[in-house]
Amino acid sequence: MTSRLLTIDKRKRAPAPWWTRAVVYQVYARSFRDCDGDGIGDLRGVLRQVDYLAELGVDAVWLSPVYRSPQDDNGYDISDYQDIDPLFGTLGGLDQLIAALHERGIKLLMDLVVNHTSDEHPWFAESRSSADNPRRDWYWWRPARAGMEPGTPGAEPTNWGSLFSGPAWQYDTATGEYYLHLFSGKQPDLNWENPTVRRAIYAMMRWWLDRGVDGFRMDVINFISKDVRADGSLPDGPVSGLSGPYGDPGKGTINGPRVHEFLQEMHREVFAGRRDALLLVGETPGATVEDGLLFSDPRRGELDMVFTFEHVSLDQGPGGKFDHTPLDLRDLKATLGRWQAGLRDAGWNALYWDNHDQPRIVSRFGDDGAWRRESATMLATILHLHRGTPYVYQGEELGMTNAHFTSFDCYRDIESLRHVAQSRERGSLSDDQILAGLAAASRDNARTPVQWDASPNAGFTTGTPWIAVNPNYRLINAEAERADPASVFHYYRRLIALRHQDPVVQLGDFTMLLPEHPYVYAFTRRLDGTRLLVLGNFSGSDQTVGLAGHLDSGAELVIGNYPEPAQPLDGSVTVRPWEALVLRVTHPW
Ligand code: TEU
Repeated sequence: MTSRLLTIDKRKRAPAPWWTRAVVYQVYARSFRDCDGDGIGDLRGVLRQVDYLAELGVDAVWLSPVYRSPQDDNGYDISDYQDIDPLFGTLGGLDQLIAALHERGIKLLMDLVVNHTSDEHPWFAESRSSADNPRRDWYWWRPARAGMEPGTPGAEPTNWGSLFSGPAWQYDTATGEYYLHLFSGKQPDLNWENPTVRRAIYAMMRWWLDRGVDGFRMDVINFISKDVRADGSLPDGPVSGLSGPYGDPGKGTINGPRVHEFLQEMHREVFAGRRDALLLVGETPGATVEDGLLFSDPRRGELDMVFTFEHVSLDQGPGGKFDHTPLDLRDLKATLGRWQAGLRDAGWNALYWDNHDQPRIVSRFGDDGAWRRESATMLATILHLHRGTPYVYQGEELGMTNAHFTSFDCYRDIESLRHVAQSRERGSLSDDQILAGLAAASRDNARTPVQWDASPNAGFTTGTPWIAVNPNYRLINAEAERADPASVFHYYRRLIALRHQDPVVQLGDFTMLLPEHPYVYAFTRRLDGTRLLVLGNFSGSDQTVGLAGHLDSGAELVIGNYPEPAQPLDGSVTVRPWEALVLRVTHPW
């Protein structure tokens, strides 16, 4: 008890970092807004919308990769870290965007993809050119498995499967060896064991900070250390049947033995002395709460916060990502509650429902039909009232829905297309089953163009969009929502303003209530003598919950998504379909 009080006291004394009061907005430029009519969003399109972002009230923008890239994985395959792809614009255009955002008090975070490069990066071109090239060791080159004929099935150096289907090793005839690619064959993994590689990456990062960017979102940053043995070999992974004949690369590649050492070195080399105003957020699939704490404890000098994947994996069946199964709300509460508790005294949570890899939350955990507005705003309330920094993915603030594509030719995403090819090859699923899996989980659900207005192509482009616009744009679009005070957009504005203003939202302790209730998400946040009670109904019917002791009379409404909020009565409250409610109770504890 004593040590707990001391921790709280310390937290009060030290000024909390700016990002405890902040909300970050993710821009996936390709789908944001197109200004040159080629059907692909661009930097001028982002520049055109800076006042929209200021109106929403966000504090920082995370820009998905706009670097030079062959676009095999929509820019997560970078061939030049220090230039902009002509698809999106120019370096000068990025400078203009940074200046326009800064004028409005909005920071810009670049996406940092340094687990791998494109195979068209000059580093890789050199590396693959000969076995004795000085850059050979910049990537993971390995000979065929002992006793096997190079290039034949099963001869790969380890049994690892790629996250995008098929083997994680590509045979290269030029030198008769294989290179490692945890993602596509056009995304070779960099060898972080080599200090020259690390120095080159740190120099590139300093160059961006000198240019005026305010931090980085670090792509799969916990994949950078591989579990390499002294003799240079890498371990096979367990075969589960999920990935066909391939083994799970996780144990040998995720949260590897040197990951914390590398991040601490990066901090010293890149951020030391200028870190306070920056934001460093790591994407860490497969990280546990314990890992999350190590990455984000400020005393360790690594990252400010990490994106966990546990809560976005709860609706996956035994068949993996495309084997969709309905969410059990109790699992979501247990998972998010565990992260809140684990990072209570040190570390910090990055809070998100949506990003460019995830299906849209209103279609996933809400009801994108009759209760779209209510469920989108309820989900937003629950997320934004947790302790951590909320991230809003473009279109989430409009309550944009999944794509609801019904044919294979609508899909563009490499992960989805590879999954289709692999499933058909194995013949284990019918086309209808494959389509159902994609409809629920494909990354393309998040990648349909942002719906700006009711004009053709939702005002996204005057050309032909690279991926179909969701036909519901005539009803769901920014222009209509900005004009409607009861819209999802205006509700997000209120939630963002609330985080800016309310110290309890920023720093209050988190306590989960009703962990076993199957439909109601309930928790409190508490700071000094003030407590917030947060309730969300994850169902389309009324739910009555008893909360004696938490529903003192005199509770004041902070925010709610029904015009007339539910009224507590005798220690209980009935919340209506998808209703969200935040009450403030001030008490002299
Ligand atoms: O994603 C990493 C990742 O592991 C997954 O979220 C991935 O998107 C996939 O859905 C796994 O099933 C990051 C980026 O966010 C993603 O867009 C890139 O494709 C990937 O890394 C490679 O850079």
